[in-house]
Amino acid sequence: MSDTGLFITVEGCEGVGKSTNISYLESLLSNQGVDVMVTREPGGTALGEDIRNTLLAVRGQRVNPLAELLLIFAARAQHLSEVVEPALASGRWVLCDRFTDATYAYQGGGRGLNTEVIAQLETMVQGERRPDRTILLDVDVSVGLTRARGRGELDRIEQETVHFFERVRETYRERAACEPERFSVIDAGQPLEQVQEVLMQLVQQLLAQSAAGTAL
Ligand code: T5A
Repeated sequence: MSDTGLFITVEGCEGVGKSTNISYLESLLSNQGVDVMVTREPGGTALGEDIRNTLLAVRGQRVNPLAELLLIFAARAQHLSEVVEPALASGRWVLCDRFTDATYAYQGGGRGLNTEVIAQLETMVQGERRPDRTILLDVDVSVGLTRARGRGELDRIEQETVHFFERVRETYRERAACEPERFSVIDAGQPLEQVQEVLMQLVQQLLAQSAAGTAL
């Protein structure tokens, strides 16, 4: 087993099943004796959760896309230094509900911000830190939105148009196609039991690779 933990991120559009499947992954890994922590972005720290609440609040006021981007990276800087890096350094695995792929997808694809600006902030805030593995739960936008909207009130980002989320999904898929060794794309339109069967196989593979000390 390697002496630093694995950094695993879970991504996808609204309502794809990230929270549900992160809980499942956490229990699978814990049952295998892995010391794993679950966290999320934006959030994961007191400051980050304040920023999250600010970002998702519905105020009837347009939020400047660059202000949104900078707030997300401010939360990420705090999250990395306070939570993620110490956990990985101590050998814990970190399961993170969204990370910078979400920024490329939502602020880049969805809002149309320049990808170069996002890449510069990524380097500034993260240095060389990138996820070891990213699980992309992918489903038709309308299916995910129906699931998410079934829960009641919508936050500011959930109120975006279907076209916005189509661009988000497309950006995620493009990124996964560009980095197939990092991304595991799972069809989240399948029944939950089938999604979790795929996750179980993925966990077995990660454990075997980690134990062998081979690249992920
Ligand atoms: N954001 C975030 C940015 O814009 N930029 C960034 O850089 C970052 C990091 C965060 C928001 O911030 C934005 C994106 C987001 O809008 P969030 O809570 O992380 O918000 O994201 P949400 O997508 O809003 O999370 P949700 O809680 O809505 O969705 P989940 O977690 O994907 O879905 P989950 O697990 O709650 O499941 C939804 C429902 O579907 C069912 C579940 O039981 C549940 O009822 N379900 C299934 N049903 C049938 N078949 C399956 N396979 C199912 N899987 C789940």
